[in-house]
Amino acid sequence: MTGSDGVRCTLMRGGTSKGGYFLAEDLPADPGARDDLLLRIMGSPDPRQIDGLGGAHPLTSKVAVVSGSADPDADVDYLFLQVAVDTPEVTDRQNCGNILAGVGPFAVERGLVAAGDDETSVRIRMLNTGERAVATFPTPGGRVDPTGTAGISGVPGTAAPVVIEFPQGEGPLLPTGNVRDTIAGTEVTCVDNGMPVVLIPAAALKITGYETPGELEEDVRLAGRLEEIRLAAGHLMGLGDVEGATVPKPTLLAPPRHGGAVTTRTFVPVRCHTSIGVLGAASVAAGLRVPGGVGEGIAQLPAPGDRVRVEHPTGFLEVDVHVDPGSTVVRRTAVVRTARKIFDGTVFPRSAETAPI
Ligand code: NQM
Repeated sequence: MTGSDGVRCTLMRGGTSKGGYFLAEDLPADPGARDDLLLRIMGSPDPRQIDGLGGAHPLTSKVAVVSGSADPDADVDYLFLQVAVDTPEVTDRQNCGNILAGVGPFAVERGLVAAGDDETSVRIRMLNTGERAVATFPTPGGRVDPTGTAGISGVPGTAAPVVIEFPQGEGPLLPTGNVRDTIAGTEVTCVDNGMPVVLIPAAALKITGYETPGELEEDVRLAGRLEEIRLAAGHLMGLGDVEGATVPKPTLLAPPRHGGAVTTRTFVPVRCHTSIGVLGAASVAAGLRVPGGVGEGIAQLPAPGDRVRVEHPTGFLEVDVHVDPGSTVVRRTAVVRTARKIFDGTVFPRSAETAPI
């Protein structure tokens, strides 16, 4: 493909992330060729992504690849790809629940799923993890209507709600088999309710947990400690060598300050999240519900059955998580997000012949 060949693309905000949504049939089937093309579309590697669609932050350098599903229990397949900003890397090693919020509306608009008269539910198989989600959103008159009254922290204004439900996952909630592990001298809880996360009391790393993402990103000592813990946690969680990988996500915990259950600062994993990932929050909420984790004594949990409000740098994310009492079995997880189509058209990748500067 040359620089003059365009590719059909829909740019969408999904939750607090933004990315390019593609039909799988519009991208090369070969993963190497696909990733090379996506790097040139997003403008990577370049810290400013000046020559592509990317927004110079991991949260705005994302891609959804969507197709009809061959699985009778799913309507569509969704593959999430994280396109690195300043390195020439594309990874499918993590899922993304924010970009997931746009998959249902995209599937309707691109003709993969027929819209219902009032609302539409799309059954999504998430290829990164093999897990499932059902997204339900309004389709008045059989059309996607992104306008509505649902607000989510980190996004100005309101929009139509996209309710996302995750059935019981198949993998273990505590991938190390322990409710607490001591890693590099720090007690942590490793948890995976859709996203591998390492829960770390902020105080154990000698910070308050209320710092801004910018302040935390400037803390070189903290970055070193987090990476040391993350690399060791990767092995313990069965993820193997996670050097250069985007999982697991270290999440710092501190007591809530705004009526929620806990304050969080999540690293993705180098930049500090300006809010929190959807599945990351699902993992935090489930991890807090398991007795004996490092969140005990920090979090203020609501009654069983009530939503867990996870505070983050720009507000909160509420997670409806049902963990069987006294166990590590998560029966169901649900969140409300919003999503919006920003443009639909033809994107022109940087030419393959142009070497990145
Ligand atoms: O955890 C960022 C995001 C995410 C992932 C990240 C996400 C999730 O906010 O489900 O949404 O953790 O890299 O988009």
